[in-house]
Amino acid sequence: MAILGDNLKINGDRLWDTLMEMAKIGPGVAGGNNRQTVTDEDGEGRHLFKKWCDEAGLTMGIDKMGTMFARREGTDPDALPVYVGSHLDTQPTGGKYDGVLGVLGALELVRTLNDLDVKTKHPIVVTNWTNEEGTRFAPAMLASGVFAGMHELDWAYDRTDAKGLKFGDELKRIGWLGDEEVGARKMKAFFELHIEQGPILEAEGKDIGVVTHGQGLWWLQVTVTGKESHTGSTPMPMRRNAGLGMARMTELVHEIAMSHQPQAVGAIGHCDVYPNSRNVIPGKVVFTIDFRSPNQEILDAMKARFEAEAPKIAEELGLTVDIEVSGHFDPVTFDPGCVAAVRNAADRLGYSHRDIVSGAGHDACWINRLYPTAMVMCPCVDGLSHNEAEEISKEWAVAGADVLLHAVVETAEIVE
Ligand code: HGY
Ligand code: MN
Ligand code: MN
Repeated sequence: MAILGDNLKINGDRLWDTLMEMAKIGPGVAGGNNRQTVTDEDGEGRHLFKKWCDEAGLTMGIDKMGTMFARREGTDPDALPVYVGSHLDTQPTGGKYDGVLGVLGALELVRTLNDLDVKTKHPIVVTNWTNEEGTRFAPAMLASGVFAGMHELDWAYDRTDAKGLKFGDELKRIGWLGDEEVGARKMKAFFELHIEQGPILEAEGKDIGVVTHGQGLWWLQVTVTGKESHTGSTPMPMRRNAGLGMARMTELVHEIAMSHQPQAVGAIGHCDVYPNSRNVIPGKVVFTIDFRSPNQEILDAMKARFEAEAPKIAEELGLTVDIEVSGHFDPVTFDPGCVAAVRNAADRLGYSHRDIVSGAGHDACWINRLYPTAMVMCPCVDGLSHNEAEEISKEWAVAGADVLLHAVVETAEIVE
C-alpha cells in the first residue's frame, strides 16, 4: 500500500495542543489532573471530546455505560469497524497522559486521514471507555468489562463510591447515559495507545513498546475487625488493634510479592481506619490489595497465600478478617496479527521498538477477550504514572500516534 509509506504521519503540534487543551479540564493541584469518572469534570472533558469529534465529522454513539464511540465512515459501511481508543478519566492525582493520549491520539489519527483525504474500507471508531481507572468506583476497566460480558450492567450501576453514590446515578446525573446496548457493537479489531507507566522503554532508549502481553491482577478488599478502645488507658495485652493487623498484613503482601521476583508486584492502595481518631485504637480497618503478575500460577499463588496467612495474623492479635475479591483478570496474550501490525508500523516508520508486557491493566485487556486486540506504548519520564508529575515528550507522543495510525490504517485497509 503505497500511501502507507513513511509520509503518512500525524500532526504532532495539533496532537500536543489537543492534549494540553484537555489537561485544562479537571486540573490537579500539582500540574496533573483530577478528572475522576462520572464527575462534573469528566462530563466537561466528554463535552470537549465530543466537540472535537463533531468538528472531525464523526458520528457519535453512546452506550448504557456512557462509553463514547465516534465513527469515521469507511467505503464499505457493512465492514466491521476498527476501534481505537482508551480512557479520559483519571486518578485523583493523575497525570495528563494516562488514557488521554490513547483517546486523543486516536482522534489525531482521524484528523490526519481527513487532512489527507485517505479512505479506508473499514470504518474507524474512536473510543472513550468509561471508568477505566476504577479509583472512584471499583473495579478498574468497568465499562469495557461490561462490554466484554465480565460484569452485569446492573451490578456496574450499583457500584458505590466513598460517599455512597452509585455509578449509574452519577452517569445519569452528568448527562452521559447513552441508549446503546453495551457490547452490541462488533469489531474487526481494537488498538490502544498508552504510556508505558513503567521505566523500561525510557531506560532502553526505545521509542515504542510493542505490547505482546498484559499482567493479570487480583484486587482484594480486606476488612479487619478488632475493638475500639482508649489509646491511653487500655493495657497493651488487652488491645484488639485492627490497625496493627493491617500493618502486619501489609508486610505480608510485600513479602509475598518479593518472594516471586521479578514476576510479581503487590501493595495496598486504599485504606479506611475507623473511627480514625487519634486517641482511639482502631476497631476496624478496610483496605485494598493489588497483586499482579504476567504468570497465572504466580498470580493465583499470591492470592492463595494471603488468604491462608491473613487469618493467622488476625487470630494472633484477637481480630477477625474478611477478604473479598473486588477486581480480577487473568494475564493477557494480545492478538499476534494485531501485534505484528504494530511492530511492522514501527519498523516502517523507523522507530526503535521492543516487545513489552504491560504492567498496568487497560481496556484493551478486556476487549482482547472478544476481538483481535493490540496496544502501542510510548515511554514516560522515569516510568512515573498515577502521579501528577507524569510526563512524556512530544516526540514520544508523536511516535506512538504515528505507529497507531499505521497499525489502524493497515487493519482498516486503505482504498486507493
Ligand atoms: O490499575 C490499572 O492498572 C489501570 O491504571 N487502571
Ligand atoms: Mn490508563
Ligand atoms: Mn491509570
